[in-house]
Amino acid sequence: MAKKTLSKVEHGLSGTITVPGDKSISHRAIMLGALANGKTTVRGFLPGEDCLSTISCFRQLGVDIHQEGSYVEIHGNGAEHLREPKAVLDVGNSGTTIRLLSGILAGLGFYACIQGDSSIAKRPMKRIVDPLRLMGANIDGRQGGNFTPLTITGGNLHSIDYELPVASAQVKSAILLASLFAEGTTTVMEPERTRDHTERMLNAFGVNVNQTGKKVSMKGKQTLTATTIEVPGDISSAAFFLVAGTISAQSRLTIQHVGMNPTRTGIIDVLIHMGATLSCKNKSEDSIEPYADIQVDASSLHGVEIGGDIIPILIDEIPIIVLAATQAEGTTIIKDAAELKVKETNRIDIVAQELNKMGAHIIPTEDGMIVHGKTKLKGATVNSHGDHRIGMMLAIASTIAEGKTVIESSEAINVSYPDFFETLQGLQ
Ligand code: SPQ
Repeated sequence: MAKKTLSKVEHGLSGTITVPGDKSISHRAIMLGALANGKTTVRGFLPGEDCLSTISCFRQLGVDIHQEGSYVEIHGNGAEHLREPKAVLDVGNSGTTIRLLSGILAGLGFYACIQGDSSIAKRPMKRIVDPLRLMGANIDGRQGGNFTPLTITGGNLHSIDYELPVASAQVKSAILLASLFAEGTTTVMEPERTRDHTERMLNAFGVNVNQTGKKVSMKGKQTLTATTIEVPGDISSAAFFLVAGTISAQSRLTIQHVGMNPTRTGIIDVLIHMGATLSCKNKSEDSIEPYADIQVDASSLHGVEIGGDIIPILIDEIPIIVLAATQAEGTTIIKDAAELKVKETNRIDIVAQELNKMGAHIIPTEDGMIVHGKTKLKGATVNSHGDHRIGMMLAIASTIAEGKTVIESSEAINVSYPDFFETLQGLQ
C-alpha cells in the first residue's frame, strides 16, 4: 500500500492543465469498437487501470486491440467473432466494466465467468442481472446473482420494456448493449436522466437510438460500423481542480478540453450556486461529446441544498463537493444520494469519516450528508480505502490543511488519474 505525504499550499494553485480522457467514454469506445466491423481509432483514451481492465477483457474475448498511452486501435470483426474466454474475465476495480460487459455477454452464445477485486465483490449486480435474465440470458452469481463472480451463458435474447428501479447509466447501458442482440425494440425508462454516453456513441457507430425525455428505445440486430472517437477530458477528474482552484486562496486555474455533456455537468451548476467564480470558454459541440475550457478563481462559498434530479449528473463528484462544502459559510445538505453507498466504497460514511479526521464537521445521513461550514482543516493521517475519488479528494483537502497530511492507500488514484499527483504538484 502506497502512502503519500502532502503539505499545505501557501500561495494558491495556478496554471493551465488538461485532465486525462473521460473514463465512461473510454470504456464505451473499447466496447463498441470491439462489436463493430472495421478499425476503430480512439484518441484521448484514459490509460487508467479501470479502462485497461476493459481492454484486457476484450482481448480475452479475441479482439485485436493496440494501445499506446491515450491512442488505441481496435480491429473489430463484429460481435459474432467474439469467442469464449479461456479464463475468468478480471474487471479489477471497475463497476462500469463488469456491468456493461455483462450486457454484451448476455447476447453471446457462450459461457463466461467475470469477477473483480474485493470492492467489486461487494457491489450489487442484481440491478443488471434482473433485466438481463428477463431478456433471456442465463446468469448466476453469489446470493442469487447479486454478487461476483458472475457466470453468464448468453444468446437468444428478446426485447423488453424496462423501468429502472434506480437511476443508473450502467444498468441502462447494460440493457441497451444486450438489446443489440435481441429481436424487437427494447425500451428503458429512467427515474431520472443519467449520463447518455452509450446512446451518443451507439449513434456514432451507426446505430439508431431514440431518446425522448427519460425514455430510450432501440431496435435490436443493428450492426455497428467502425469509427473514430475523440475522448474529451473527464469532468469528474477536472472536478478536483475546479474545487482546488475555488477553495485555495489566490488560485487561478484553467482546465482545457473538458467534456461538457449536460448529463455530467452538475458540478459546475452547484459550484456556481455556492458562489464560485467559474466560466466556460471555447465551447464546442462539433463532435459526439461537447467540450470546453473552464477557468476558475478562488472564491468565498456558501452552503446550499443538493438533491433531486441533479444527483445522477454529479454523483461521482459528491466527495469533492463535500470538501467544498466544508469551506462554505453555513450548512450544505446533500440528499437523495443513497447510491453513494454502493460505489467503490460507501462514499457517505467514508467521506464523512476521513474529512472529519481533518477537522471537518460532517454528519452522514441515510441518503447523503449534512456539512457544517466553514471549518479550518488540519493535516492528519487519512485513508482512501481503495477508492480513487476519496484519495484525490483528500489530496485536494491537504492543499488547504495546516501541517502535513498523509494519505494511505494513495495508489487507488491509478484507477482514473495515474498522473494526478504530478499535475497537482505542477500547479504549486
Ligand atoms: O466504474 P465504476 O467503478 O462504477 O465508477 C464510478 C466512479 O466513481 O468512477 C462509480 F463508482 O463511476 C460510475 C458512475 O457512478 C461510472 C458510470 C458509467 O460510466 O456509466 C456510471 C455511474 O454509475 P451508476 O451506477 O450510477 O450507473
